[in-house]
Amino acid sequence: MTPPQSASSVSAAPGGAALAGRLGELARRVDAHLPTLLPEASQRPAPVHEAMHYALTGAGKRLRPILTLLVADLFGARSEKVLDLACAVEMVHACSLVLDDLPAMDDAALRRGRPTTHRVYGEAMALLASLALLNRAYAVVAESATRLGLRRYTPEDLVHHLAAAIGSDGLIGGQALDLLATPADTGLDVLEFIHSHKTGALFMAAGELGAMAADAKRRELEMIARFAKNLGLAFQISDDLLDVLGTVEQTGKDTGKDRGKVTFVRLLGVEGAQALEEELLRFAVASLEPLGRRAEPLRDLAHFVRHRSH
Ligand code: GRG
Repeated sequence: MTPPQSASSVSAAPGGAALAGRLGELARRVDAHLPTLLPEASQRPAPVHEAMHYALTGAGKRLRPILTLLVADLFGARSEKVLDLACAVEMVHACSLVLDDLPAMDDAALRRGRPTTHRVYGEAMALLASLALLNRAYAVVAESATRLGLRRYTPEDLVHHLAAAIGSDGLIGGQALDLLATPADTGLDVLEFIHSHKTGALFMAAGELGAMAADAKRRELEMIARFAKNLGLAFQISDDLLDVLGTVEQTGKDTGKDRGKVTFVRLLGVEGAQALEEELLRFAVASLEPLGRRAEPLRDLAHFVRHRSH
């Protein structure tokens, strides 16, 4: 099977070549840095460490750490410490994918163009590796926030922000409601609630951590949060659309997995879901207006989501 494209290979979208360059460069920085933040795969207990590397370094798009890096850059922070922070966000994402793929959840066979972590390492090791990634993410955030020595935010602020995004009021809560949702009791408002938690919360945290890492003002932080929240929800809608319209080769995961589930496409149809995605991306981009041309890379990211094929 053809491996899924990485962010560096997107070119189908109008203006995609320029976008591919910038996103691709950041994705490669993240890719190179991720394994350096983990214990060696051969270190005891090797199955856990191998599974951590496997889950973290598969061919993902790295959109969440890219968002952290772009936001930090926008407010003037570009150091290695910010890259650590961005990679911690990707660790949380990888943790959530491993859990999401487990038989007790989506029971997925394929992720990022290859067998899911539990299919390779078994459920017990996958579960432990995923928790170890989450644990490592918190440690990396605490360490990098301390080393950043920020004026407006304490390391605790950054750790709390991430913890809140993941908790029962964030990803975990959204995932729980998603698993419990039935077509009979799930309208558009409930579905929006589910996905602004399950998916949107980590996009928000990614953007906010980037802003905090650059000591951005509270007002700027709120602006970024609004952008990232709408971007995240739009991204989820594009994920629902790809489940119906995309191929296994494009997405690197089983398509049609959402059949029987409540999704934006099920509630609104393909065209309705596309229209809502566009509207959310318009909201996202509108919240950047006060930042002027400086926010162009974030507009490019919204453009990528709009036109993504993987
Ligand atoms: C404890 C972190 C944690 C989570 C527990 C399992 C769970 C709660 C939440 C699941 C969250 C989840 C997997 C949401 C789906 C979001 C989504 C659209 C994922 C696909 O993201 P892409 O396309 O994937 O960015 P790549 O492979 O490119 O990184």
